Amino acid sequence: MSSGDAASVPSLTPTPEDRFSFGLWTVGWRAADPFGDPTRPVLDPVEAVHRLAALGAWGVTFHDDDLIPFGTDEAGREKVIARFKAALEETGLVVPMATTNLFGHPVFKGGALTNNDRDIRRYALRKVMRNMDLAAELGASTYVLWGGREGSETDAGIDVRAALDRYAEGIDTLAQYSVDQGYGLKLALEPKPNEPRGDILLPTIGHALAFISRLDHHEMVGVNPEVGHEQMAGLNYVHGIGQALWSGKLFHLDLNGQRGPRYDQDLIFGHGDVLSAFFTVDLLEHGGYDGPRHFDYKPLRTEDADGVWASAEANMRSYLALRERARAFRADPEVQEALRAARVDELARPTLEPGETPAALRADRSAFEEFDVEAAAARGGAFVRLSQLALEHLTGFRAAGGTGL
Ligand SMILES: [Mn+2]
Repeated sequence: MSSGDAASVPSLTPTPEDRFSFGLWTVGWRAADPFGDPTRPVLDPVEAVHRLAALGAWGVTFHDDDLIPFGTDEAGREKVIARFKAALEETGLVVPMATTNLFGHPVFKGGALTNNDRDIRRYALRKVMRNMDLAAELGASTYVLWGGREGSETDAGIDVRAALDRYAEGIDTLAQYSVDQGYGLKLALEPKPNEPRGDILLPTIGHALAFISRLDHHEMVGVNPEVGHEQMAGLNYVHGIGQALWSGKLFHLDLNGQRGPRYDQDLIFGHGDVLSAFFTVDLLEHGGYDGPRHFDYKPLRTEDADGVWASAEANMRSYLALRERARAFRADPEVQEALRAARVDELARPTLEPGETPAALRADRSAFEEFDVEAAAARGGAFVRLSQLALEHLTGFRAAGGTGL
């Protein structure tokens, strides 16, 4: 592509076919932080639906309390839901996912599904069920559980094994509820290492996957990994979602930006580790993920309403820009040649021959006794060229045809 050829410049205008979705709590964040008051007024969820639809989004998601303020009476609740439904019908926006606020009210300060207090655990389950009813009514297919308060500040106050027993009991109870009600809702657990608790249970994708494998209803429980949550723990998000895909458990995801291990920044997607964002999009687009591209970010506290909508649009434009760059990377003959030179394709070939037994490998002299270990050790990996080609595509200095600008 030449920079002067406008026709070949891909559009960064999102459409519903791109399947972009946003939490009500993202654009609706009033920007209170632990040190300061809100900088923005309350945003009506109905306005959020209209603005998101106008920007080209496909879906909207919510915690129960984002839509219906905690403590609203039944008549008020019905009114809010009716207005929200009308906005969805007017705009065509869908609700692919919903979740529960089990962290805001002081009753959950010691946890929800794993609170030491049994009556609080029972209340938490009822709060989730109530919003699962609404999620199913609105056509959602995924129900996310982020256990932000499931954890501790002191190891003296928590029996981790008992907490995991209760966590598993809670998730299995909710899965059974989805089955009994015929809701078809799959559950997706969202890992996070810390914040707001000092340490949170199921801190990473790996912990969550191991936990899920122990559930009675493991088949209907997956993960909802967030970019920033893995990066807060110094982990590689691309590897994490790669393992979730490999496990058949990437039910949903939260895209945003983060700059290394620090507090949860919830930056716009691509505004943190942009190389990781490039490889995230590359994996999602070429690795068989067909779920929503959901953004869980916070508009910067410095911004007014215009900045909020600019930031919502920025998430989608970042994704589309990276998607175009990832496609160009994959289509470049020089990249394909570099991938072969790095023997990336060879990893797809099983290490043993079809039907080869451990004993046959044990007897294969070419694999060990006659193997030229020094020659193999001397082979170069050829990863630098590949990595640089990725960077040159990411920065727009190479086109799909493989030529530099
Ligand atoms: Mn976050």
